[in-house]
Amino acid sequence: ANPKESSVDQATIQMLAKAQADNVETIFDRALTMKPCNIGEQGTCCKTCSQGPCRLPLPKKGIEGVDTRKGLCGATPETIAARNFARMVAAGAAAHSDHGRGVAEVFLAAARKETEDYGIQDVEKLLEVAVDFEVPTTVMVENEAGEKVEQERDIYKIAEEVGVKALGEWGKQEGEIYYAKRAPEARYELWKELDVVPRGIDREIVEIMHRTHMGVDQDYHNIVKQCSRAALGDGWAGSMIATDLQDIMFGTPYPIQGEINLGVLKADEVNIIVHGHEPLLSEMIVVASQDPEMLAYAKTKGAHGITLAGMCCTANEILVRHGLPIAGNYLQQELAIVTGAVDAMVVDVQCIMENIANVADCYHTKVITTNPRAMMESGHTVHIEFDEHHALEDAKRIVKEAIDNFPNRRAEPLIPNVKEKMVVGFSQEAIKYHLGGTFRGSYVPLNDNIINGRIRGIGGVVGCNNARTCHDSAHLTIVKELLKNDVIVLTTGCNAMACGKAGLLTPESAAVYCGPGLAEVCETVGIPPVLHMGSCVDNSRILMAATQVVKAGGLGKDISDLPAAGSAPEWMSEKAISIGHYFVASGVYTIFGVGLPVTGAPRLQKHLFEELEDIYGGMWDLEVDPYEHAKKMIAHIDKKRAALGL
Ligand code: BF8
Ligand code: SF4
Repeated sequence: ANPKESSVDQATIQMLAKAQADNVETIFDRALTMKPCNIGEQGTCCKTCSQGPCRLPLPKKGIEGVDTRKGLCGATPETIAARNFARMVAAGAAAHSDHGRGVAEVFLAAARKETEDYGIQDVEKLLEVAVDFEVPTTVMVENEAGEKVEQERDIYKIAEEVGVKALGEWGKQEGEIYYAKRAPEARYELWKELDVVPRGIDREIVEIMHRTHMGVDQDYHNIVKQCSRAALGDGWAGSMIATDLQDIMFGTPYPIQGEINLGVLKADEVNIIVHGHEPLLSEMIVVASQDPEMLAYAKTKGAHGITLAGMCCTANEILVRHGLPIAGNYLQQELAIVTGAVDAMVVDVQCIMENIANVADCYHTKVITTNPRAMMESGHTVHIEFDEHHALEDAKRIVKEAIDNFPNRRAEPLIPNVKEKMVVGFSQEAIKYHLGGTFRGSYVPLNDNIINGRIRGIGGVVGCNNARTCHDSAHLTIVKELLKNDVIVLTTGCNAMACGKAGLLTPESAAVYCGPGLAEVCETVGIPPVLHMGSCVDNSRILMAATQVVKAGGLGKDISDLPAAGSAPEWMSEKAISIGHYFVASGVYTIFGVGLPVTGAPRLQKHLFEELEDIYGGMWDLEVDPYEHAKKMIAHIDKKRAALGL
């Protein structure tokens, strides 16, 4: 692979060149030698039963007349592509929600004081969440004078009841998830009318798997409807509960400074990278790596200290809460090891490339797996299982393993001298506080700036990197185009990291990249024009921010009325499809780059791209060219402004 064509990020370009000089193969090389299957890419390869795979290529010149393509059983391209799409939603929702389940379990253990390592940090948020779960926060008691007075309940009692109800959301069979009512009333009523309010998180995922089994649901409209129910169960329950309970246990993010890119690694220190998604693990490694005993131990091995940096969404989690540095986003995971400076890469679940074990074999890096759900075959990795009942102890073992590996470095590390400063940690609570003025947090001032036109609209730009496109390039072009047109950007996941590396997460960048209106707002308030809201489960924060904007008034009654648009320019994971679909079902115009596996099924594509707008007010779209992509978002924002009479 040509490093300069593979990425726009200087650290990545340098390390890719080093990988080639060191004879180490990376994903960038394989992306050139292995091309995707064009039928699979269009979504029309069915391997649902063993009579297939049935492959339905589009006729070369497009479809004239009736589309007669079908699989052995008669499945149309629409059925096949809808089933494949639905299974991506199921897998994505499962990944986020299983993460959330783990958080809920630990939360309950913490509430019951079964573990000393986790506790309650954000009481205010606990009390808010308790209201949503219909857990009373006060009791009536009789005072000495025999009068009934209201008294606050013990917070651990409240937490226990919240934990039980939260965990119950996974196995619920009937009724509705509690958080559905958090949405604007009009949205909740619409979901009820359409019969897509999730009953329970797991149930909707299982139902997708059933309905997409051979010979079950054969109406793509109906399959897409179940996608909505399962995806909403992700966005408004699995992911949202993960975010909330993490905030209660580890603290709700507020603006904090951080640093990003491979230049955060230090040649003379023990470098540990935590890579993956679950803060249950990384939070403990943060504590362990700062332990004076560990530091002293590192010094006995000749190191000057311990640097802990994150990669992928776990990085976002520890960044937004502690300001700890980020080594890079998804496509940089192999390249971090190529520096020769990483003494341990600690992984849990999701977005971990199998190839990091092969790259680690070429250097001294120890890959440490920690989660029983995610093991690696290679004999060169170490497994240290992480258990919440002795979390800190496990974390210390992991840190010690890294320190012990420090003397094994094979050559002088080569760390690119590339890093950027950034301001991050814009939870919906923080946005409210910062934009709301001195006395009382509120979204009204934000709405006022949208109404008076200083801010044209809101863009949510999120999602992965994808080795099929130039690393970070589309992310940055789209975000910059939006800023130029006075669209404020909310970001999470690997897009947030791309923006951080490019210097877009600083208040100073407003003057450089924004149109005059947005620049003025950002400069007055002192915020960056791109607000980093966290990891991918924290896309739930974007749903809540949108809800708060609706509730602040003046911009319609529903999320679908807002001058807003969502985008995932370089998506690759199934989680992105689940996220995309819950945004659509929540009323947001959502556009993806790279490609969508529905293009081989024209009627399904029309349903997703056009007909869903009449049903949900939000719909899917696809645009590979980043400039056109941004234009389409802005056009949608303008359409909504016009509808509001702005
Ligand atoms: O959950 S953005 S590549 S790291 S899937 Fe993965 Fe995609 Fe990055 Fe986080 Ni999200
Ligand atoms: Fe082919 Fe139908 Fe089986 Fe799919 S379910 S592999 S289309 S026979």
